[in-house]
Amino acid sequence: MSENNTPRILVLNGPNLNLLGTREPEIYGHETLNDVEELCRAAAGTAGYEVEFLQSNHEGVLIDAIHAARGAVAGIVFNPGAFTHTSVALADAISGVQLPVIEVHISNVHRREAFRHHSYISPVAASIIVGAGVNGYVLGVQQLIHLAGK
Ligand code: CA2
Repeated sequence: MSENNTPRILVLNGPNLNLLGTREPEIYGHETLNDVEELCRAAAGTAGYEVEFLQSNHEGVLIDAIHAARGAVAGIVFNPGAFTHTSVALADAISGVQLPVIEVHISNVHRREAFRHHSYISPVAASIIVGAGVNGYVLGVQQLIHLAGK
């Protein structure tokens, strides 16, 4: 809960997602990360939730954000970027805070290179959304709010 008692969710983005909309539009589309933030705020606002939005290229910053989310938000919508395929530390952080995490990937990682098929995050995620473009974040916000209502 925030100070004003409005329930909050954290939307967290990993490395290189700050470049969204500037390159590789055939894979990631034309929307920028600012567009994603607006979409998430609108989707959350409809259900009376506020959004905390953070992107970092640094694994430790993402871990600190997950730790800080404990007790502060209802859950996390998380696109871990390439750390998805490498980071035991992020998976451990998620296990440690016991918050529902919705893993989001803009692209369909299963149609891409084999190294993108494995996720360290999926076993500790409540739900997984892949290949829905940036609408995946909206679906993630909606799913998190759905889970929080139970
Ligand atoms: O599909 C996704 O959302 C990914 O998490 C994106 C990661 C990739 O490593 C994962 O396998 C799948 C890459 C994010 C990089 O984003 C860029 C966006 C525009 C231009 C360059 C990079």
